Amino acid sequence: MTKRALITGITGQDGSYLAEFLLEKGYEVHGIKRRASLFNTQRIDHIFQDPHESHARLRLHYGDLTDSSNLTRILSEVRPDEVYNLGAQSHVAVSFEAPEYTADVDAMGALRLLEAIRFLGLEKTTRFYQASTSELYGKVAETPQTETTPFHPRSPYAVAKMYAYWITVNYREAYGIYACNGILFNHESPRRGETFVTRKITRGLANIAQGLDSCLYMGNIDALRDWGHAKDYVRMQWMMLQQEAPDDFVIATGKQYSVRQFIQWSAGELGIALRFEGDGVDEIAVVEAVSGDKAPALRPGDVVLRIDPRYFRPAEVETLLGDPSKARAKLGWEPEITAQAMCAEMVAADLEAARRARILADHGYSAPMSRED
Ligand code: NDP
Ligand code: GDR
Repeated sequence: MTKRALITGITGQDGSYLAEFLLEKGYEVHGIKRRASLFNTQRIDHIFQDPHESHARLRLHYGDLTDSSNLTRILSEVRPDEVYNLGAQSHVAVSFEAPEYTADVDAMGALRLLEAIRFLGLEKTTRFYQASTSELYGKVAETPQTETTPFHPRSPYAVAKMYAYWITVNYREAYGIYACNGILFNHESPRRGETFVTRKITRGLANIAQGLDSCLYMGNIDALRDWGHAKDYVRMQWMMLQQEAPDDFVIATGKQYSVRQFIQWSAGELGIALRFEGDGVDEIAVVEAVSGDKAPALRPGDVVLRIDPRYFRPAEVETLLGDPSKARAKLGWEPEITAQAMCAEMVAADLEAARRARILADHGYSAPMSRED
């Protein structure tokens, strides 16, 4: 029997890798996408299957996590074996600007799905994965963080995700639903949204190297994170739903680096030697030397990075470091891609895009570059 999965957030970073992974495993994959005024399926266009073909195994449904009747209808039509709730307003800084919306999508969205499962009598047949997050630990009570470390969320996003975490546990305990939380630490890839810190750095520096931009404005570059690769992490999301009994797992690499280190790695990939000068909001990064042919627009002495307090958060999560021992012991999971290798992959992809944009610009075809931050 072909297994059926339903993915909320299929158009996002993780959703796209998970859809690929499940299609390769032979699943019929259903995804919920939001109606937008522009196409929003770029991350999954390469796996598109024509719905007119009767054998299509990838199907998209219009929907939204704020709309329970829509979610209930889709669940009743698809009757999935597995639901992966990856949809979210996932940007921590944005959650301070839109706290109520973030709660509606990230907290209530999880409840709406679980209630739909219960309402439709799918408790014994549909397994549920909740995209929980290391942001739950916030102001950390111990290092490294494990499944038993107390939570202290530090943003409207994290507080909303805390509700989703507990409602998932509650529906497991109250109704016997096979429901799991993956407490995932930061994971990135060339498909990472452009405004998260890693991608902002790799894309920003690649554009500067090619003369498409001049300076990168950053917030707290001393923040410490445990960064993994999204490909490794979606494999784990599936593994969690294949166990005999549902459980919650920390997914992390167990290694920690600063944003500053990630900037240095990215610059290094472009042949740029950087020197940080100054302190606090006056800190800058200056080009010391350039080697190779990846950064033709730069000269020693150029300032390529400045601090902009606009990117400081009202409450910051300074440090996160996960301990994935439980996932390793119970599921045999090991991350395969290191943070530095992932950085190299992201820079290579962004450099290729920047070089293409440079060629177009040089021939008078430059399109306006999106610089949303
Ligand atoms: P992205 O921001 O890349 O993707 C989020 C997805 O959710 C997109 O498909 C987006 O649609 C969709 N979405 C947003 N709002 C709604 C809504 N109201 N209704 C339905 N769908 C919606 O996130 P990631 O792929 O990086 O993360 C996946 C999940 O994992 C998220 O829940 C995130 O909070 C969580 N997480 C992520 C971590 C990470 O480091 N990446 C770590 C821990 C947890 P659209 O494309 O239209 O915007
Ligand atoms: P995070 O990721 O908040 O950890 O949430 P993000 O990449 O946005 O920030 C990481 C750290 O970098 C600091 N920082 C900046 N961040 C951004 N976005 N832009 C900047 O200019 C900047 N300068 C410094 C931040 O202050 C922070 O400390 C991500 C999301 O994917 C969540 O959905 C997920 O739950 C967590 O990871 C785990």
